[in-house]
Amino acid sequence: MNQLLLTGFEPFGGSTINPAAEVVKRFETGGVQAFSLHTLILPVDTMRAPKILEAALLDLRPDWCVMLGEARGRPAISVERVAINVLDFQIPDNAGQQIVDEPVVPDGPAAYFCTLPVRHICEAIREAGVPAELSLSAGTYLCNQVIYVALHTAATHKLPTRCGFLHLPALPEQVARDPRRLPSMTLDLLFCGVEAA
Ligand code: PCA
Repeated sequence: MNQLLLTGFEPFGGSTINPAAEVVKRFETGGVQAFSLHTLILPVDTMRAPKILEAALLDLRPDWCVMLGEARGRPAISVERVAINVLDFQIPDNAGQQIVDEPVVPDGPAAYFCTLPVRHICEAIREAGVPAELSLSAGTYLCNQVIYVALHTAATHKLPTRCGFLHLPALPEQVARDPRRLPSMTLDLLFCGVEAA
């Protein structure tokens, strides 16, 4: 059976919940048809997250690595196309580190393309009735960092793993009182979209 590593992130930026972790928890109880599923909730910690992810990839050598994160303010599930070799944090990570203009991997390539079939995945999510879009930037925070690390690890260790990332809109309860009128998606809808992906 195909091995699938599915990752999410713990809450960050003052939130007490992260849609990515909630979706991963749902898969933990239900599994995914046709895949042997392994899950990880990564810390929003620029020092620890890459080490945990790299260790899991080297240990499992999965066929697929699908990573999830929250992108507050985005109205659709974003299928990321690239990861860039830049860390430039608008807010500190959960360990209090705020990195400005540093590489993810010194001397690493400027960018990696995600190795999932991103257009097919985007179509599959839409087919399930869930808004989805292709995205050219995962930002310069932890999500971009872990995509870069996963792709770099797969490339340098010649792993069979195809890696990619889905950015999820906020949950309704996260933005219910936000005066900026931010978009959101219910956990049911997010789960349905990720399952289709
Ligand atoms: N989203 C952040 C990091 C963790 C998460 O869920 C990001 O987009 O970088």
